[in-house]
Amino acid sequence: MVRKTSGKIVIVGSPNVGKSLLFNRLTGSYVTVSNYPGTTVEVSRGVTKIGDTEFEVIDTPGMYSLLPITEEERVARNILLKERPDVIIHIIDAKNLERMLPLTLQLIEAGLPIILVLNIIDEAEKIGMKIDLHDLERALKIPAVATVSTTGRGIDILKGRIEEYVRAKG
Ligand SMILES: Nc1nc2c(ncn2[C@@H]2O[C@H](COP(=O)(O)OP(=O)(O)OP(=O)(O)O)[C@@H](O)[C@H]2O)c(=O)[nH]1
Ligand SMILES: [Mg+2]
Repeated sequence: MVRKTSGKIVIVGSPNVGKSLLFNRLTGSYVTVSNYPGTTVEVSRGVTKIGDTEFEVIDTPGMYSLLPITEEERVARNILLKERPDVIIHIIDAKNLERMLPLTLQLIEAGLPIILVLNIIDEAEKIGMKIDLHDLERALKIPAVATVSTTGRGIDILKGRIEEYVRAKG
């Protein structure tokens, strides 16, 4: 079944940070999995409704950098640059914030529409990390949201930020 969507959200991030769990939290049924054209890399596409807007959501293979080395990274980069998403969710492991921010900066420098998601915030808190989201937002000049994809914590806040972001872009 073809469903009409009026926006597109792409989820990117390093391997094993919770991209697919976040994808599953946002989308429900209507998920399709297919090989990215010309490759053996699988890409999942689903649909989510935020406010009055239906978005196509795309889960990408893990990437460390916008300069691709692996086929997976090349696919993730192509999706970012060719599919013209309205919102790109850069999801990171909050425990490894400093190691993960360089890709955020690359994405911002490339002029892409980024919302930063600090996932696995439960484990970050457990080891005593305190992350000031407002400071981070001010420094990076992009929205930042903390989530726990395994439980769903923060997902409604993320949806609200996506709605605001798209509305502000007009
Ligand atoms: N504690 C905790 N674990 C999480 C959270 N999000 C994801 N995980 C765990 O992290 C692992 C990876 O989750 P995935 O959703 O498969 O991550 P991914 O980014 O899609 O991984 P790749 O597709 O292999 O790059 C799983 O074991 C999850 O249970 C979270 O918020 N908190
Ligand atoms: Mg995955």
